[in-house]
Amino acid sequence: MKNLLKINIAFIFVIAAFTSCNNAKSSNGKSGALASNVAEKVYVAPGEHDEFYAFLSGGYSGNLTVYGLPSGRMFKEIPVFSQFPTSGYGYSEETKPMLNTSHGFIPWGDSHHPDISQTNGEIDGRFIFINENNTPRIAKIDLRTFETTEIIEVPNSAGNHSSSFVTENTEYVVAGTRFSIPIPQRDMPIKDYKGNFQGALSFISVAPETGNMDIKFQILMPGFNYDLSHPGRGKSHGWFFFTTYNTEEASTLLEVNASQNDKDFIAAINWKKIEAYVNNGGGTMMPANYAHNVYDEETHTATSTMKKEVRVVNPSEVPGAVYFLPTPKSPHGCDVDPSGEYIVGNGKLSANLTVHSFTKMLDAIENKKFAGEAYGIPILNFEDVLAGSVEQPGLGPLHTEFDGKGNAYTTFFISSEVVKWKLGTWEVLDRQPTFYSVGHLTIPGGNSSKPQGKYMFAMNKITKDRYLPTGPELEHSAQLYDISGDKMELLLDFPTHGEPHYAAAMRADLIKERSQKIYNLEDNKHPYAAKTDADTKVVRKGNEVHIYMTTIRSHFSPDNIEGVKVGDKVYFHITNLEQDFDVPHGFAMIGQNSSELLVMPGQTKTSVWEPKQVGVWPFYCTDFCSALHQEMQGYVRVSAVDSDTPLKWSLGEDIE
Ligand code: RUQ
Ligand code: CUA
Repeated sequence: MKNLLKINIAFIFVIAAFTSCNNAKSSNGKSGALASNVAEKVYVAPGEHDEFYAFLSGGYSGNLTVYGLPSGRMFKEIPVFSQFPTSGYGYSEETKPMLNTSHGFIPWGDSHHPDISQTNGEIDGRFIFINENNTPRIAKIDLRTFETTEIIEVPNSAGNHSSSFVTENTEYVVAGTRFSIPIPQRDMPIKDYKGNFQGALSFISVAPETGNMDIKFQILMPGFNYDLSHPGRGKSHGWFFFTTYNTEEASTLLEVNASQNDKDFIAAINWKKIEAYVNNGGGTMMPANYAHNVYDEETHTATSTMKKEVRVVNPSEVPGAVYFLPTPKSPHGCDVDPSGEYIVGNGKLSANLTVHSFTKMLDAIENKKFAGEAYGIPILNFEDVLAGSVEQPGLGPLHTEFDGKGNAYTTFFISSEVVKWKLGTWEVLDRQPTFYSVGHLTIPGGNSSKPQGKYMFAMNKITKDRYLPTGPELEHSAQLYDISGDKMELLLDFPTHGEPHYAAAMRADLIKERSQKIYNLEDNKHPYAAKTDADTKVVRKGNEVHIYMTTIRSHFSPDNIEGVKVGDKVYFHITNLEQDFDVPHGFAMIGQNSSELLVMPGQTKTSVWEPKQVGVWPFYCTDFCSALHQEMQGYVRVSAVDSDTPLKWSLGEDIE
């Protein structure tokens, strides 16, 4: 044990040496000096639009942020797994169910890897999916409205990290567990991990028309850590690849104990084969408890349903469906090139970058060239599946993307750089420093058969001196590179929000065309909607008071309400009657224990207020909607519990 610790400490010193020398080199701010025409390349004139959308995961913000490229301007933060007071997401009665789980209401999440839906291997801009790591969930965002419309919890999973990547026709969005756990969960000693814990890889089907998600099956794998994954495409469509680490199955001091094996594995899963098995009734329905939350665009309301079982499959039930490809040293990223032939395993502690060949893999399987097995799963020979390796490209490889022109780009965390290399010859073509310690990188369409390789951006873990200091906490920075030429050219730094792990990006046109401007008031099926001023009313049901309220420039209807009592639960159901693009109204009530609401044209949202004090209390519109926005206000008279003030409401006249 002592020796292990020593080795580990030595390794940390190596890392520290590299990190600090790199920072020293660049902290004078000059090593990022740029050619003079660079500004033009990122300049988007006022009123003009960016060429690309970029969707950056928010990491521990739980959300997804939307940027334009090449400008690096941030357009929106889409709330996904975290409550968002700016719009009322997760606070309004309609959206609270979106954050329901088997552990109850969870106000926060850790989002990592967004992926855009695909048709025939090309990104189609319909949906974007993103995973929640901590309380395993997968969310779907509709790119017509940029709203989170579905969240499904993933049972039997813990640290949902090798997620959420889609197959080439969005047949599945795939979610793999990082931590193995007892399945089903039970009370057992942690030291009995080895051989007893398991890792679930979940295949969540996506209905072709509606996009509705459903867990089709889970494969119960050995108790390794499943780190990242990518779909096969083209010739390898039908397969999915997952990197693993901790094939040692250690449960303590993993930084040492999970770095013992010379090689871990990439797990290759023939999901088509398992799908066929399941379609014929294969697998076992296992009791489970997980939430499926769906937002209905017509009622503007989410519902949460608890699901009670899930189909599980053991690899041994489907011979020939699962194989292990030995891959050096705790691989992190698992990336498949646009042709589907090459599978890159980014071994974090490996000197070389390993690339496997899909064709060779099939060959080795066919000829049964196995080096052994792990828990009954055949292990292929490293040499038999190796396409090639990039020799000593850098230190600490994490992720690889492709430009569609035969080149790959890999990030190196320790040596803090992006390295461009050639598929097939494995030669290094270029390297550019990142500032500092890059994690993921993104090329628009990078995870598809047709990357749109004009730009690449690196998402860095350490910011230090890149921006004006903002106290101890700095936003992470991203760096945009022009990759249209032979050499990568640094164009721009831009700040990000939360911790962007991965990002998905694509050309703007498809999304722009389909973007929705308003919600049709006629289609509003919210049970508490008031579609005209004539529908507005106030209804008491015991101690619940329901206010059917409308907004239009520049008043609330009603704007005076009396007869509310201390201890009541007051529901403001607010329908925005506007039918113009970009005219939301806000709603805020004094002393409210939640957030404001931002109600889009044609939409209905509900906020609950529980008045605790007698008085006349104002509410107002929070969004500057017209020249008379400051006039957009109203009062609620709150009387004592035992008062007999009658329930009355009005607009434009005094309450008699
Ligand atoms: S992981 S770099 Cu989710 Cu690589 Cu963040
Ligand atoms: Cu409505 Cu301000």
